[in-house]
Amino acid sequence: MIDIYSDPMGAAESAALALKNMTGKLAHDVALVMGSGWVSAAEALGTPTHEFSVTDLPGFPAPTVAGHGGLIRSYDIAGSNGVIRALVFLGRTHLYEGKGIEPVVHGVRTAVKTGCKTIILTNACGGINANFKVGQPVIIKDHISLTGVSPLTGATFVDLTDLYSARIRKLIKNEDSTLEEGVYVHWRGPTYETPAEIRMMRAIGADLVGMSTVPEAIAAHALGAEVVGISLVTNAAAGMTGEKLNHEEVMAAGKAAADRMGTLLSKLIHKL
Ligand code: 8IG
Repeated sequence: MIDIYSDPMGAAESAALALKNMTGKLAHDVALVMGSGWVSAAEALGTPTHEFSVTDLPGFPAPTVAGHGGLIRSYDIAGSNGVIRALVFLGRTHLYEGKGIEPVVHGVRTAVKTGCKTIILTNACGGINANFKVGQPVIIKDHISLTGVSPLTGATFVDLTDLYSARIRKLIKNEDSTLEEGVYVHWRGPTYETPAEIRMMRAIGADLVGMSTVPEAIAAHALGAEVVGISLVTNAAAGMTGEKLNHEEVMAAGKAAADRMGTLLSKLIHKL
């Protein structure tokens, strides 16, 4: 079997080329990755010009998680300075699927290779900060990686001081001043945390915890894209309420917040 990830950038370039051929668009401007519960928020972007399965492009494994669609859509969104070409990933690959780190970041690399200067990463997460309520969107201001896995290799030392673009975070807050910011912890999963692990995370400065976003943010930033992350709190983290955690409440919270999230994303795309 040929390992297409033996040359990850070449794999992303191949997928970007396939995307150009399939959409007839020489480039896209912005990419959005829609996490669990965010798929219906994509409705706010209008009608896509194209939609296909991720598996129609080289390098994307078939999706395995309920609520992670495994679809790619291309949109032409009317903006004041012309058409904004948006690429939307409905679903993503996670580290806990056990396919390694390369497929996790293949989508954002493909997006950057097809011209995207901005990558908008969304996710559903657990709330560690007791002020954050279920159904509340939180802008990611920084992260802590507890997986020990980087999408980068080699002696290229990448600065992450402004990984989550301060410029775009300000744009979002101008749009909705009630939005809060938080520090997101990346946890491999597929187990949720123990209550003791949540207490540890709180002690080291975490507000949110989830199983995505961080590798994609790093990979996109390393390629020069501007990155923004928005988490939807869909459950209180383990041990905070006495309730057990389940995937169904995540999907329900996502559906309930979809309109607000969709409007937010749509406005943001116009302001970039
Ligand atoms: I949604 O409580 C969602 N994803 N690690 N912990 C972790 N990931 C999550 C959680 C959570 N909720």
